[in-house]
This record gives sequence, structure tokens and C-alpha cells, in this order.
Amino acid sequence: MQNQNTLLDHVTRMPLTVRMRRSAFWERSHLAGAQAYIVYNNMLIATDFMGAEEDYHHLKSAVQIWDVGVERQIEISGPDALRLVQMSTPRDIGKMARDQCFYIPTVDSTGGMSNDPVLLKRDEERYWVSIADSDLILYYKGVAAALGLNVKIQEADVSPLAIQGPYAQTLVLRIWGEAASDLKFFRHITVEVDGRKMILARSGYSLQGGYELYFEGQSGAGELWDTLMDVGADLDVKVGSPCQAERIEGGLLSYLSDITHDMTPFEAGLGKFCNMTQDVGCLAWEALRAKQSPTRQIRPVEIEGGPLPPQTTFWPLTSGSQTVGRVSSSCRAYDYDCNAAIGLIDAAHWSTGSALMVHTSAGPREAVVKDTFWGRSA
Ligand code: THG
Repeated sequence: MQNQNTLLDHVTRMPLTVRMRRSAFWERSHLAGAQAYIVYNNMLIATDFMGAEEDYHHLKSAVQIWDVGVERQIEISGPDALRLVQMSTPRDIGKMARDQCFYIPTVDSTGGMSNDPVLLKRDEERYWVSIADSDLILYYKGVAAALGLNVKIQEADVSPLAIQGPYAQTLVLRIWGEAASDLKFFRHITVEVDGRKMILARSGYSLQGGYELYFEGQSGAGELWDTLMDVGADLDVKVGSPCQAERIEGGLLSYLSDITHDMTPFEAGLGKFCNMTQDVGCLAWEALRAKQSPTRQIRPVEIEGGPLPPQTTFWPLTSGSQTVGRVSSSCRAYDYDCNAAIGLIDAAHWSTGSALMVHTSAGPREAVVKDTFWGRSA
């Protein structure tokens, strides 16, 4: 409670009510000097700490901690847990190991994307679905009720904390020791925080490497935050949040921006996460089989010229007088001295080198389709 006044002073234009849920780390990240807030899963996430360009360079050269508590955990447990989760995704989760995380496209019955969560296997009969911004829990509850499945579905009181950047490993080893150094990408271990066991995974919404701690409950969150800041002081640890420029140039997709509910996983470029050789139990199996060859797909796009205006609507992509797609996210890719963007492009125009026009909110620009996102190999 001691920060309550500071908190209220700072948010007079943003009334906090109980309904405006905040993660266990929200206050710390807010007081670290956030200059903006984003609403995600009906929660606030603090962002923009040093300014876009500085946040970007710092993430790529040091280490940051992010309050990503808005990544809510839908906990599905019980004898039918695996069956229910599998109904929502074409990725085969049957052989997931006990310590594994999977990036899974989730789909409605027509094969349209309903979310793109990270799935954590906690136990044979317990899963966490770490969701992007949509009320996916209602789908699970609806299907479970309709089919009379033997499962329990709830939003767990978990606040993921991301530790990202080239020095993330150094910082994590100082606190949780060697076990974390052997941890492979998208695997998790159990660590202790103040005597309580929690999951630490090697994952995160950046290409810089790092970890996500699934902090359970509320008490002790501030103390952990302060410990991370103290222990990482000589590594120049700073408070950050998912970095738009870094994730766009690297091709990390954002649900509701780059992926919309009318898109299939194939259109979203997530075909490699779909098992189409046999029916693994996804309710959209037949629908997806008929949609395996997309006629539009996500592609990296480079936009010519100097920095772009902020993007708040889809920008049409055209060829001659024809609309052939849209740009959903764009940024200044500072390290590459160019503009990087995520496009959804019709098949006739999606090949590498294809020259298009993009109609930004500040007028038309030339654009060209790339083969890979920046910093990614083919
Ligand atoms: N971490 C956790 N939950 C999340 C996110 C996260 N929920 C919301 C949102 N982010 C979901 N979206 C993504 C998008 C991309 C990735 C993770 C979550 C990602 N992709 C890697 C890539 O593209 O290189 C690896 C995918 C793979 O190979 O399996 O990490 O960030 N907990």
C-alpha cells in the first residue's frame, strides 16, 4: 500500500478499478517510468521506458526484465485436459515431454486463428495455455461443457516475468544457478523464489534469447523484481517491455495485428506447427485440410525511405490499380537502417523481390517483398 499515492498521482487519467486487472509486477514496472500503457487481455501493460530506439538498442546489447503478466495462463487440468487442448490446435501435442513448451496456433471450427499461445505442459493432466489477446478461455469452457469433458478450466494467478537480452543468461545463472544454463529453448525447469517453487522456461517474445519466469501468486513479486535489478546492476539491467521494432523486424507475430480470426495458420505462416499427416484430434481437422494451400500469406516487407508514421490501421498493399494485401505492423529497423514490416500478400505477388506500393497514413511508399525477416536464416 505504501506506493498507493504515488500510483494514483501518476494515473489520474487512467482510473484504476478492480476490473482493470494488473499483474503482480505491474506496480514495479509502472513506477520504473513507463511512458505509455497497452491494454491486453483486459489488463494494462506498461511500456515505452527510455523511448523506442533506446529500448531497442538496450534490449539487443544488455538485459531487460519485462512485466508480461498480461500473458494470462489458462489452466486446464483433469483426465480430459490433453484431449481438450488438442481439440483447439492442429499441432500434435500428444508427445510433448513433461518439461516442454510448444508455440501452438489455436483455431475455431472453421480453421480460423483464435489465438497463438505458448502451451506449457505442467503434468500429464495439467496444461497452461499462455494466451495472446483473446478470450480463449470461453472456447475451452464451451467445448468442455458441450461434450461433458472431465476437466477443470480456470485462469491461474500467474504473472509471467520475461528476462530478455544477450545477458539474460548471466543474470539468471546468478540467481538460479547452473540448472538454468543447461535449459534448452522451449523447455522449463522448476526453480525456487523465496522458498516457493515456480516454472522457469527458456522462451520469450524477442530474438535476443532469454527466459520467462511464471511467477505464482502476488506476494514477493516486488522483492523478486528488486533482486533482479540489484543482481543485474553491473550488467546494465533495465526495465523494458516487448519491443515493437525488435519483434517486427524478427517476424514475431502479434495476434489481432498480424494474425486475425479470419486467417488460417497456413496464411499466418504457421503451417510448420500444424500436423496435417493425420487427425490428431483438432476439431478443425477437416476444415484445415481443405485450406492447406493458402492464396495469401504473411511475408516480410521492406518499405523504402525514412522513418514511417506510427501504424494504427492496416495499410493497403497495391500493384498497379489492384489491392494485393495489407501491412499490419511496421517499424524502423534501426540496426538495418531501413523500415521493416509484416505483410499479408496474395499469392501472385508474394514472391521475393516483388515490388509493391504501400499506402501509409502519410502517403504511398515503395515496398519490396523479402525472403526472410531480419536476423533470421532461411
Ligand atoms: N510468451 C508466453 N506467452 C505468450 C507470449 C510469449 N503469449 C502471448 C504471445 N507471446 C503469443 N505469441 C507468441 C509468438 C511467438 C512466440 C511466442 C509467442 C515465439 N516464437 C519463436 C519464433 O518464432 O522464433 C519460436 C517458436 C518455436 O519455434 O516454437 O517464441 O512470448 N509465455
